[in-house]
Amino acid sequence: MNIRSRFPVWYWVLPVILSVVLMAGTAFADVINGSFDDGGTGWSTSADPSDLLAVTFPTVGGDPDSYALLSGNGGGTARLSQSFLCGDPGGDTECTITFQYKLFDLLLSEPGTARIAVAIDGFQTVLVDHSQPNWTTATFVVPCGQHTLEITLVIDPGDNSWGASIDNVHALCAGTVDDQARSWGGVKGMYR
Ligand SMILES: [Ca+2]
Repeated sequence: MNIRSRFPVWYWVLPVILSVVLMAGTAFADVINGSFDDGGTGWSTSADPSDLLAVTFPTVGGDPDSYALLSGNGGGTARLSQSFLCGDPGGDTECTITFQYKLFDLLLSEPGTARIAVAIDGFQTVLVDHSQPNWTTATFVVPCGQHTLEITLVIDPGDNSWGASIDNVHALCAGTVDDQARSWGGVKGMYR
């Protein structure tokens, strides 16, 4: 028997539907404990010389409640710093870093001098070099990504007793980078 049977073969290719859910959300990581509600958690501190200057975290007197107090009774520096991720690096985005500060003379009988210096990734600028007793907001705009913020009270030598209060530190990535923010040449230019 010569049976010639042709069995058409149908290849049913079943469509495979791949549902790919991309978790492509922007990283909105913020500064850790920028309200200082958890004291010094997330922050690094230094004081030089340590017998004259200090960084403490009082629970009353901030805006509101807890805050960071950099203070000293003589020449030296007291520093508060944190490294954080402000969104994903690259792209047309900008990271806005803000915080509130005060700078006040604790020994008004002595006309000493002090200032608050701010450094972002090592680029330093003087934020304020005179008494600023009311809460004031500082704003810096840099490209998104990893950054290190350093806030330093610098007291000049002499009978100088100064304090700097810091509260509500935030870093948020959003928006579009303008030409000014792309330039690393001038941190001063980024201060608004
Ligand atoms: Ca607070």
